[in-house]
Amino acid sequence: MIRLFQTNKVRIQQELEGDWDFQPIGQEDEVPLTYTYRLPVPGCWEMHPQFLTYRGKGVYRRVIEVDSHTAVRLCFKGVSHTADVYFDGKQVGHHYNAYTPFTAVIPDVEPGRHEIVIVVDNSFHDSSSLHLPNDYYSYGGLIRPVVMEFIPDLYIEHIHFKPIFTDDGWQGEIKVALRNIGSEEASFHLRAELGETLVEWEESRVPAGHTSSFTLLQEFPHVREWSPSEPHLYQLAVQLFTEGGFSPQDDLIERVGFRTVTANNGRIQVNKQDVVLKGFNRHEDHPMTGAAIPYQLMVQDMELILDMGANMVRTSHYPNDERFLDLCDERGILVWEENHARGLSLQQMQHPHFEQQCEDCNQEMVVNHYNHPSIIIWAILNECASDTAQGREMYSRQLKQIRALDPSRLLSFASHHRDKELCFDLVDVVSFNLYPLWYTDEDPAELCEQARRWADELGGLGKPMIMSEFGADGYYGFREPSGVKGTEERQAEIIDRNLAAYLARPFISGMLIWQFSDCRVTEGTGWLLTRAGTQNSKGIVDRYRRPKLACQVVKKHFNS
Ligand code: ADA
Repeated sequence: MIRLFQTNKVRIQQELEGDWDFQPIGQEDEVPLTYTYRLPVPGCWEMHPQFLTYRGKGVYRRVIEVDSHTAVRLCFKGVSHTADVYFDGKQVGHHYNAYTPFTAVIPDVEPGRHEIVIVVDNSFHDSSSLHLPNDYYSYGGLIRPVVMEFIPDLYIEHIHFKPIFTDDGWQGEIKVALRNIGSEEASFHLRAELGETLVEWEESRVPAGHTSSFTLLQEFPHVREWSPSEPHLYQLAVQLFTEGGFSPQDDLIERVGFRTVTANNGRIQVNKQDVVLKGFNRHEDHPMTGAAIPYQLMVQDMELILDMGANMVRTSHYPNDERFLDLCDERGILVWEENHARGLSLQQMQHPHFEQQCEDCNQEMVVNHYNHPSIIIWAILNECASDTAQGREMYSRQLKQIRALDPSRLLSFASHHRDKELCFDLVDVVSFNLYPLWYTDEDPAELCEQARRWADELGGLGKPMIMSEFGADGYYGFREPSGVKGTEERQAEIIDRNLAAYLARPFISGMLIWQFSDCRVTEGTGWLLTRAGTQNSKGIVDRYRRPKLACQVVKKHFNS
């Protein structure tokens, strides 16, 4: 399953799911001659008994059939974490970062059988600035769907839809990016359909070898708003006709919603109504599937999240699978989506590839997830060096990059620097990761009042504030009347006191529990050794989604 809706009716698409040939090659560079294993795609190799903790390169291979001369576009929704893509032995793509999609286009493919080979690497190699030993697990493999598409020389690369509310009602900005991989300039016209509205663009041209965007502003008088309680969605179908043609050569269907997001009077508004964000930080992790969570288990997470009364998920600490974002759109769950980075020191941010790898991740996150009405906040660089002058420059550059790509959403980052924070003036929403009663003995009520004062003094005056992380370890099944740290009882009590404090304070616009479910972490040394069982155990449900005592506490507060 690629998405929760059909994205094409004209363009032929085939999901390359199922078994692929697989061979581990350690740190070798040679593509293997023989393949010993078969692994499912999507999937993580850690689910195979031979590769439970394998870190290195693994090669996936699959043969595909093409009926007639065409161009092929391969879409990889997520490869963890470095991919080199070969088509009939020739390299056609390279990508770093497990959590963002990328494509490889192969023009002029002849009819017949062709071989796709992907060299995947999940080792913490020198060129990797974001995938490091960390408080989550960098799995190996083709962890999200792979799709093969047959495209004409001029094709639709993406569509961006921006809802705009005016005194006269709803409008929408439709921007279509077209790519011409042919050797001649191409003339075309476009037609878009949304609900009862049909719009056409003037005939235009894209030069050979170029990607060009075509934008149109359209009124949508009779549409229904998207909101958390009534998440109305519309299909936006765009068709491409080449000069003089009556049947479409290509198409792309997106799913969009009409809603606004603002930050005024120290609060966050969706459709001009103040919202209090109540939810979870969630890692894409499951003991049976690793990061390759299948749809049924995504739905299970969603049902648990809704059952506890939450209205927001933070995609800590990386962009999520599009199918989960589709589910959030459908169920009315608001999303804080963030780029991929957790807890990097200034020295780690000075890695020669850090800025480029972040820029790529930001670009791929925003461009690919632009149309999800559920996403209301873009965020960057969880707990990195925003307390230093050089760190601030990098935060500033990345926030500007995202703002330029999408000025319609709020920006934030989660800080643990307390009174040393230097970047609150750069964002729309100030967010604190603080762990009162767990890492410190502070009282949550006093600490959040103090955090508000820090925010006000450090550039966040008048801005909405979110408690973006708080929580406590709770080892599933460890129950004891003593309620010592690590028991389910103590975790429940800590969550109870945090939520009671935050819900009672109108200056707090959101609270996101660390975390939804326990997650696997990298086996390591140093502070990672404090992660008993090689997992972060602050989940409200355990890795198998079995509820801990804290579950009832969350339910009580979020539904109050
Ligand atoms: C941090 C971090 C999380 C997690 C958490 C914890 O705030 O952002 O990824 O590591 O602490 O459990 O300590």
